[in-house]
Parts: sequence; structure tokens; C-alpha cells
Amino acid sequence: MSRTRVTELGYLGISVKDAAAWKRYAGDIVGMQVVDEGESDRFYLRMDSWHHRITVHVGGNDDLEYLGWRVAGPDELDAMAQQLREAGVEYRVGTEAEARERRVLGLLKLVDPGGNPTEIFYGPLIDSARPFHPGRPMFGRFVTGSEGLGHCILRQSDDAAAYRFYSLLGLRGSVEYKLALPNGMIAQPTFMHCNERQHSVAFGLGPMDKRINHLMIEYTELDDLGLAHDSIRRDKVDVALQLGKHSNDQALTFYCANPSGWLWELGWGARKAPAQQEHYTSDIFGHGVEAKGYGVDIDL
Ligand code: MBD
Ligand code: FE
Repeated sequence: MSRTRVTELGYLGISVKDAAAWKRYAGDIVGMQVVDEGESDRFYLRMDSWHHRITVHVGGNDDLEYLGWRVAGPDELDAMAQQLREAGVEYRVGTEAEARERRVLGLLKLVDPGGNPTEIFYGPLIDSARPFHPGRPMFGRFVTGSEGLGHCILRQSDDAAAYRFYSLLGLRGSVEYKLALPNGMIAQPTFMHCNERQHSVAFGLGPMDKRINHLMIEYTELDDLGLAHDSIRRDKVDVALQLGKHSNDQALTFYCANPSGWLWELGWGARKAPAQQEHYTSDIFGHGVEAKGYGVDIDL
């Protein structure tokens, strides 16, 4: 039987201490729709017609709380559960209440080899009668659809184990860079995809304080990246990597600190995932290190 594959990085849960700062950052600067449904412990960030793409849990560790990987439907969820069982990966089936909380029809809960809480779900709630309304004027939209919400760099202690786990979920990829580090070591980050987005998850950039180093989101219009960049500069938000173009996805991006002290990589113009793997020893241009200590002090 052929392997069942996840189709996209569908949602994230994050925990934050400063809700007001996060609403300003995600809404006014980045352009997401901030949705507050009157729950005291959380609010939502919308990027498209989905009920939400990010649940912001108020309190906690200022870190990633969970990632949600989508499968097509209930049969695929069952097949995925069987795949996990046969590989000896522990999981549990989410309850009705847990599915309702995530606004999905069904889900599995497990943990990746790096300890990152992971969910596999189907049937997200699409708020089709509520048009996406950006948090600030936008020329275009966020790139989502079949490409999911973006990509994440996650903490892993064993890259080979992480590769096996995400392969089991159906992602494909490989080491895509060999980067000389100042300490003489060579970083060999792995990038993996499950749809046309060049990568949905990556790991292997070195030790990390948090579960997540960055979330990358992509604009359809270059001018929206420009507006975000202007706002970040105006507000003197830390920029860890200046504007530049990656060799693998060829997106124009920059990395700015969010109010929880990890990074959002804002980008535009990524190319699609290749059919065959490549690797690089540098980026195309830019991505100079500016604010240090955000886990990307690397000469790309
Ligand atoms: C990326 O998206 C990235 O974050 C790094 C560090 C390298 C290549 C592509
Ligand atoms: Fe990235």
C-alpha cells in the first residue's frame, strides 16, 4: 500500500505573555486578521478563509505549543494512524472536545523526536461567509491554499530521527546547505516539503533555546513585504537577518523578532519545491546578520 502523506502545515498554536504586543505585531505590522472570540485565554490569527491559522494562547512559555499537519480526510487519518502504529510511533486519537477546540473534524496527537507537540488533522473549519480582512491594508494576500500557512524551523536533537519521523508523515527532502560555521564546524540543515511550498519544516541549524526558531510566511505581493519592512524599521524591532534571497526557495525574506523573542521570517517570491534535491554553500545575496542571539548568526 502506498504511503499516506500529510498535505500541508495547516495550523500552529503558540503561547505568548504579551497579548497586546502580539495583536499589534501580527495585525498592524504583518497584516494578519486578529480574531478575538471573547475567550480570556486565547485569540486567533487568520491568514485566509480558514477560521484561523494560528491560535495564540495567552500565558505560557512564549514558544511553540503545537503544530497541525493536515491530511485529506477521515480515511487518510486512519491510514496515517496505522502507519504510525506499524512504525512504533506513539500517538493518541484526539477526543471530540479536542477536535472542536481546534476547529477540525478529527485529529491525532503525538510528539516529534525533538519533543515538539504534533497534531495530524483533517477537516478544518472554513469560515466561508466571513471574508479574510487583513489587520492592515494589504496589496495582496498571504500565500496559503495548497501550500499551507508557511514553514517552521524546529528544534531537534537527532536530525536523523527527525528525518525519519517527518518522512513517515510523508514529507520529503534532504540536507540542502553545507555552511561553514565560525567554530570550524559545518552546519547541514535539512529541509522537507509536502506540497509545492519549497519547505514546510526544517531543522539542523544548531542548538535552540525554544522549540521554534522561526515561522516563515509569504506575501503574494512584494509591496506587502515592503510595508512590513518599513513598519519593523520604524518601530526598531530587532532584525536578525537583513533582506536577502535564499538559494533553496529563492524567496526574498528578512527575519524580525516577534514579541515572544523568536523570529518571523517574512517573505515574497518563493519558487516551488523541486522534484530532485539540490544543495548549496551560500545564499544568493543578503541575509546579513544584524541582531545577534536569535539562533541564525550564520554566514549564509
Ligand atoms: C530558509 O527558509 C531558512 O530559514 C534558512 C536558514 C535557509 C534557507 C531557507
Ligand atoms: Fe526559513
